Amino acid sequence: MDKYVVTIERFILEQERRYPEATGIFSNLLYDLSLAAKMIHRAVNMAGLVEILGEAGKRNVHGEDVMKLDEYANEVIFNAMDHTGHLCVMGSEEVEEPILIPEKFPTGPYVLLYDPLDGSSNIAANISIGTIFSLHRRVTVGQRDGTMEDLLQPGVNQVAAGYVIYGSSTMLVFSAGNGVHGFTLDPSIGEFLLSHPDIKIPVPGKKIYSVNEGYAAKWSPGQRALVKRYQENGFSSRYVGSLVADFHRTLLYGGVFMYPATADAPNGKLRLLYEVSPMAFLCEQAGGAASDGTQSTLGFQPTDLHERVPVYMGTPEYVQWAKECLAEDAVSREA
Ligand code: P6P
Repeated sequence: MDKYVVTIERFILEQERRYPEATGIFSNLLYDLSLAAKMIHRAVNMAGLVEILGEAGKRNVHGEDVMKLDEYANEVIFNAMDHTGHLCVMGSEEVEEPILIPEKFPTGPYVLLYDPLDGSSNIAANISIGTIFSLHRRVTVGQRDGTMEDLLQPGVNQVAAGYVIYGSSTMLVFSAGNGVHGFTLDPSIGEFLLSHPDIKIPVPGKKIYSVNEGYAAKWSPGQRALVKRYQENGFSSRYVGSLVADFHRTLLYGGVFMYPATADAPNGKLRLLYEVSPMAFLCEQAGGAASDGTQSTLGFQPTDLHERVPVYMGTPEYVQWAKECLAEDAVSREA
């Protein structure tokens, strides 16, 4: 066996020894999530074989209903997590209402929010997509089931967050509040192995700005001024259109990822609870900054399970430029 093979399980156990307050529950939850990730990895990698496996929404040669990948991913995560006895309620991008734990299973002190397969519209083009998750402690007491109140917590309350990126390799990146760590799946042994310990956003990092410039005509003057400032300072533009891919590059290379407000979408597109909050948690754990253009998104008190928020994440200096440029919008609105 290779000398320094650290599996995700071994890493979490070592972390728990270092942080006695961490209970074994968290290691169980992360193990269950990593199992779901392996199953989604397999399905995503087979997605190109539509001819053989059949097309989503239709029956395949075996007479089985072929699920859309994001529906499949949602089912896989629910089935991996619903019986653990560690959760009291779940929230999914794919499900309008809170997901209660089936009566036949016990509930526990944690809350899981997740986007089972973000960017799934890109799968047909073989572009990297991902699963995003966010873990809170329940805040309600005295009843079996968790409630919307347990789900609608600010990002600062997260006990852990992470994502899985299904790309040239499948990586699980997470933080439990003690740094950000990346594990790469070795499909030959079916294990996530520690490959990126203690990830820090490089400073100054690469000069990359990442935004969908197709919406430029609908940006505020401040947003337009911000992109112009990046361009005048020698930045390159990179935009995949898959949050996990754009965020992962920003985490490892530096730069800034933006999904700003537009005239048509004043709150942007990305969801606060299971997209922005987990990514913002990771970003700040890695020494980066995450804001809605004015303040850290981790302090926002959600009022709806699927609410959206504009977001700027990455190298702190470059995120600060957003604050400076967008402040001009506020000034001109008041004028
Ligand atoms: P646009 C994918 O559909 C997604 O939800 C995120 O993964 C991605 O960052 C964003 O939408 C891309 O949106 O409007 O640029 O196509």
